[in-house]
Order: sequence, then structure tokens, then C-alpha cells
Amino acid sequence: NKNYDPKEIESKWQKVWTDEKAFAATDDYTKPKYYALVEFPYPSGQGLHVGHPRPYTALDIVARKRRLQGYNVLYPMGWDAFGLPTENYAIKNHIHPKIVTKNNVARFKNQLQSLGYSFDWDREINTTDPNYYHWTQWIFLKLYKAGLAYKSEMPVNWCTSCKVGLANEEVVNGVCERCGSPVVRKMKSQWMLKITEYADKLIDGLDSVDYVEKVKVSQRNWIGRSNGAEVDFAIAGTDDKLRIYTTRPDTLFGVTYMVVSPEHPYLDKYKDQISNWDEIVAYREEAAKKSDFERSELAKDKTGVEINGLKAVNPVNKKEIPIWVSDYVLMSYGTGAIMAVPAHDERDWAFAKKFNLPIVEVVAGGDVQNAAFTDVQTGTLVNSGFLDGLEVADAKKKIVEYLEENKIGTPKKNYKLRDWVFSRQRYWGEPIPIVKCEKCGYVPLSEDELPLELPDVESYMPTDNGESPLAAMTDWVNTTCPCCGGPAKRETDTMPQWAGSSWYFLRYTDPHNNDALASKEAMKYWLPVDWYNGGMEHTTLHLLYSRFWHRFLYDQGVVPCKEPYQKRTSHGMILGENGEKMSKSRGNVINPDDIVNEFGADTLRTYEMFIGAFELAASWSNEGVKGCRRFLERVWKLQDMLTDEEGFSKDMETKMHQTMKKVSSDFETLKYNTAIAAMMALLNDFYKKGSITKGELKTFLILLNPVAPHITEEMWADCGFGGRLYQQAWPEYDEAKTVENTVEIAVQINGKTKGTVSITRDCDKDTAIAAGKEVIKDKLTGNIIKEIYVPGRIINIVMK
Ligand code: ANZ
Ligand code: ZN
Repeated sequence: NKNYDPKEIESKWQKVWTDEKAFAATDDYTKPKYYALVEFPYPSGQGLHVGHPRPYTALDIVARKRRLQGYNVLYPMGWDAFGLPTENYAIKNHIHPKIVTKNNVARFKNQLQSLGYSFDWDREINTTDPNYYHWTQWIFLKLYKAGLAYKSEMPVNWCTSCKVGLANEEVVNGVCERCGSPVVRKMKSQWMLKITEYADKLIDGLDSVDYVEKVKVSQRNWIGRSNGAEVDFAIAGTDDKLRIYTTRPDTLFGVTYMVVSPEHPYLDKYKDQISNWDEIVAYREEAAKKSDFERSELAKDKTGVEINGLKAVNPVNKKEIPIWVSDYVLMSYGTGAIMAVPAHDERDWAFAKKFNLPIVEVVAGGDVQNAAFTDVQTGTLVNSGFLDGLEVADAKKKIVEYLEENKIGTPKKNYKLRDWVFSRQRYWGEPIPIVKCEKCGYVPLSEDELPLELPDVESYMPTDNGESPLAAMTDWVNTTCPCCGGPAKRETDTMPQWAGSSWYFLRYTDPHNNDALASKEAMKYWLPVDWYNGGMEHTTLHLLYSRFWHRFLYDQGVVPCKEPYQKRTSHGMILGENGEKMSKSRGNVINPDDIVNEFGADTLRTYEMFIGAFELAASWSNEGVKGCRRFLERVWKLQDMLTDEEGFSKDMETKMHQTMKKVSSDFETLKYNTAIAAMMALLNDFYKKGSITKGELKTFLILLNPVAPHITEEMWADCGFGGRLYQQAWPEYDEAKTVENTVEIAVQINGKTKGTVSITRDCDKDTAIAAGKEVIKDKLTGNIIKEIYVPGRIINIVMK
């Protein structure tokens, strides 16, 4: 027989599959459908990374299995191609970003095709294609008309190196997520999307979907809904009130001071009354230099200044308390002012210790002079007047009623989520379809003016003053107002990288539609996405944004379901052999092309699925790659042991059904590694036996096909099994046959075990007793008075 030559067979089958449109999703909406999705890549200049094939292979397995199960499967691929790295590369090398993108896409596509993925390439999309971003702009106009897109002068996170404003989600530990440079705050007029209006829907929607728990938890925390109350504290000697937000109104009797944020408007308002004004101003200037992130760090040394000349009055006990300014209170959350309860809040406690402020215990159970007691589940109120003796939960209810009755407070929900900064001062993004007219203000383009195409510019350099390179294109910028026909200017900021990916899964259902983002029928049939796999790092970015757009489009009657993705899973990273992240500087980068060239795509696919538990990070191992190649070599040689028998041989039957069952279920539950291990074990059994029936080989090839599609398709053809493997049916196992038919049971005399015997599970009494007696015949010396057989358990001979 010929040798295993992946180079030859892989390109051969890739061509056959393409020519036969083997993996095209059909528009036959009467068939059961399955929509499997992986996050489409950003086509960077580096080409495919070995991290990419891990999720792509995993869902390729699911997609291929579903096709064999008779589903009409949509498994699409495309390019998320707008963005900074392309623009930065274009600037450096003086090549138009369009050309850079085209080249990168071509390379990525080649690489993906060489891996034999069953993507439906007829549905390929590219976010930089005007026919695509036409609809990105269309959705923006919808948002604008619904009042969910607005322009606002606000401090933005400004990356000092990329020279671009960033969304909160893009700032990680105070630095730019992309380049690691420090992020400073800068005032800029920005387009904003009111994602906050969808906070409740985005949290509540999580109850109806099947996402891995850590994704749900992290979205809930990011949205950060908290239930509390706003309470008014009188400012002594005035009619004015200082309003605070608290999640612990039950601790009101424990308030020993108040804190306002350095940006709080009352500072300026009471300026003349404040005797240490200079000190306050100096403190405010220092605070302006810090990010919200630095300011809210728990461990940070607390700083602050007491406001001399202003006092607050606690509404429940009428005590006068001091008001401080401190940067640990943020103007962007709640009301920008707090009631401080040092006994039961950690930051207040640290602050009180530092400035020698009183600590008054109001919930029993801790040692509040030594640490804040923050438990909210247990604990009884003390030192709290009419709340004394109540449990925390009851005290909360009672105090809120009291506050409402006396008009000093109201229940209030708050969210950590902020509106989404939706403009970027860069070239390579979707133009925002809005003009600014001197008379009419902001005016949206009409829908038939879409797409508003990105014009060619001379230079893509961002400017230090924060203007997009488009601003220099006066011919493009100066236009007429769609409303009054007067002079107007186009918006020159572009949309952020996250725009195109916020709805791309809709476009795949009907990618060539010129009249709508997708037809209603196509969306009704294909949505929601049945299984979406993507990186954990996108949980509070892309995943949240796309759920927001989708829910908005649902409210607008555009899409048929509330949630876009029924199921969401996440893969772990692939690290270098040394267990560290792969990077050029560490010199541990593995290029998937090299692996494909040396070992074949099937080996790479098998290896990446075998490398370890799918959800955990795993280190690369060249030995592991070789091991997978050896496994496939041994699979190849099964042809040499093929017999003429059609079904399963008697002694392999149980093992076959067990493996069918295990592989079927492991493919559904992210346990690709143990599925492969089970197939390896089965292979060993064939080798031990030295033969394999046709029925066994067919089943084995179908089970392995989703992981290693080329070798299995080739063997199917070589063995003359008929048709293509990809057109076969997934094997159904028989539950009854997964259990071993022989059992070993104990043979006893008078209840004491004397030996064991192997019999079939359904063995009759006479046969069983005879076989049992045979084993212990030397010991059968007395008179047998009774013979007991409990099938599957024991044989007991009672003697005198
Ligand atoms: C009194 C209190 C007592 C508080 C106690 C907590 C524990 P979450 O759950 O994150 O919503 N807070 C309110 N506004 C703030 C701001 N602008 N900057 C910094 N901190 C602020 O947190 C709400 C709690 O954070 C509020 O409840 C308030 O402190 C503080 F035993 O009020 B609490
Ligand atoms: Zn106008």
C-alpha cells in the first residue's frame, strides 16, 4: 500500500470539497439548521497564529459532526479588517491600508484553507467592504434616530502612543490594551452610544442563554448593577442638601463623616465659605492627574483634605459630621459623594484610621477597631436606634421605608457600566454618516446616501491635536446639509474597531443582500447562533457590544430573537514550549505553516485538539505533534489489516459502541482531548487483534473525520466504501451494547467466597451454577442443600 503523504492528499481533498461545494449552507429552510460560529480574525500582518486553529478546529468538529447528523449547517468565516495595526503598518510602510488589508486577507485565507476547515467560503465577509459597512452605518443611523447615539464633550481615555481615544473596556490596568502605553484623560467631543440604557436587558438576558458561567459572571460584574438608596444629608446652616448613593442604608447610624469627590460641584458653590480653599484647589489638581482606576484601588494609600467651614447633618440622628474631599470617591459614579461608614466599609476604614476619624460599630459580629466588618449575610444591628436588633436584610427594608416616608431618600439602582465611546480619531474605520450644519446642528444622512465611502487620503498620520486624518480632506469634509441645503461639514471621526463585529453574525445569514442587512426569512431560519466560541478577552468588549446591538435591533423589529447567541464557550491560550506566552521577543513563536508543511494539517488539527482541556491554557510540545503524526500513520495502516466482514466482530462490539458513545458526547462538551484518547485506545485494540472489519473501519473513519478530515476521506475512497465520507451519516450507538456482556462473579460456599467465574450477563441459572461448581469442585465435599444464583452478582452453594 502507498505511504501516508499528507501533502498530496490534503490539497487534493481541499480542492474536491471546494469544487463540490461540500460545506455550503443551503437555503432549504425546511431542513433542521445548525449555526456554528467562531470569532472572525483580525487579519494582521503576522499571519495566522497557532492560537487561531484551536477554536476553529473545535467548532469545525461540531460543524462536521452536525452535517453528518443531517443538519443544514452554517459555519462561516470573514475578516474584521478595520483597525489600528493595519493603519499603523500603512503609515510606516507608505502603503494604502486597503492594500495592506487585501494582502493580509489573502494570506490568512490561504492559511485557513490549508487547514481544511469546512467554512462556507461563499459567505465570506469583510467589514471594510462598502457593501458591508453600508449596514454598519445603517445601524448607526437607527441608533441615532432612537436617541441612542449622541455627541458629548467628555474626558476620554487618550492613548499617548496610538493618539486615539479608547473605550473604558480598552483600558487595562491604566494602560492601552493594544500598545501598553499610559492612558491620560483628555477632553474631546465624542460620539457616544447609550449602552447604559440596555444595562438591565443585558443582565437579564443572560438568564435565557447557555454561556459558560465565568462569562456570565464577568458580564454581570462589568455591568455592575447594585441596589441601594440615595439619601439627602442637610448641609448645616443652609437649606441645601448633599445627596449620596449607598448600598448600605442600614448602616446610616454608623456614618461618622462624609466624602465628596474632588470634582464635586459643591466645592465651587461653597468656595467663599471654605476657609482652606487653597488646600482644596491644590488637592483637586493632584487628583486630576490620576485615572479612575488608580483612584479606586483598594490597596492605595488614602489621601484627602477636610473641608473647613462646611458640616453635614446625619438625617437619622441629627449629628453634625465633617465633610472631606478625597479622590477615592469618583464623580462618575452614583452622586459623586458618599456617607462614610468606617466600621463596615474597607476604604472608609482605611481612611478613618489614617485621619483619626471615629469608627462606630452598627452591625455586630466583627472587631471594627481592627478591621472593617463587611459581611452582609449575617449580623444584627446595634447602636442604631429603631433598627437595633434587626438583621441586615430587614434593617435595609425598614430604613428605606423610613427614608421614603420622611422624604430624605429613595431606593436607587446603580450601574458600573458607562456609555460606549464610539468615535476614533483615525482613518481606517467606517465613516460616521452624520454632517454638522451651521443651522440645523447634527443631521444624519438619508439611508439612500449609504454607504458613505471612506475617501482616499494623502496621509494617514493621526494628529497631535486629536483630529482624524480625514479632517484635512476639505473636499470631502465640506458638503451640503441634507436638511436645509446649506453648508455643512462631515463628521471626520470614524467608528471604533468594534463596530463591524457587533452585527457580523447577522450578515452571514444572507451576505449578498443589497436591500437589507439580511432578509427576514434568512434571519428567522438561522438565528440565533447555536454555538459561538471565542476568547475570554472579548467578554466585556465584543460579546457585550454585539449583544447590545442585537437587542436594540430586536426592539426595532429588525431581528427575530432577543439574544444573538444561544451558547457561548471559550478556549484557553496556546503557550510556548516554556509555558510562556508566544512572542517574537521570547523567540518561542510556532508558525502553523511550518507544522502543516512538515506534518500535515490533520496532524496540526489533531494535536491542537489533543493538547489539553479545551478551556485551559496549554503549552506547545513538538514531541506531542510527532505523537499525533504517529497516531495518524497507524490509522493509515489499518487498511493493511482490513477483512471482508461487514459488521462489527463479536469481540469488538462493546468497545465499538463505547467509543461511539464517548466520542459523540465528548465532541459536544469540549472534551476533544478525551475523545481523541478514546480513538487512540480503540486503534490499539485493532492492532492487538491484528485485523479490522469493514464495518469497524467505516465507523472509525467517520468518528475521526471531524478531527482529521483529509486522511479519513482519502482512506474512505481507497477502501472503496462508496460515495464521499462527508456525505455519510454519523454512527448511532446502541446503549445496551455499550455494557460489557460478560461479568465476573463470586462463587461462594455458605456465604464465603471461594473463587470467581466469568459468565455472560444474561446467563441462565443452570449454566451459571454448573460453571460455578466447576471452579470450586475440589471444595464441594459435603451435602448440597441449596443452590443460589443472583444474576450479575453471586453464586452461593449451601452445604451441610
Ligand atoms: C455606605 C456604605 C457602608 C457603603 C458600607 C458600603 C459599605 P457598589 O456596590 O460598587 O455600587 N460609593 C458610592 N458612590 C461612590 C463613588 N462615587 N465613589 C466611590 N465610592 C462610592 O458600591 C456602592 C458603595 O460604594 C456605596 O455604599 C458607597 O459606600 C460607595 F458598610 O455607602 B457605601
Ligand atoms: Zn442644515
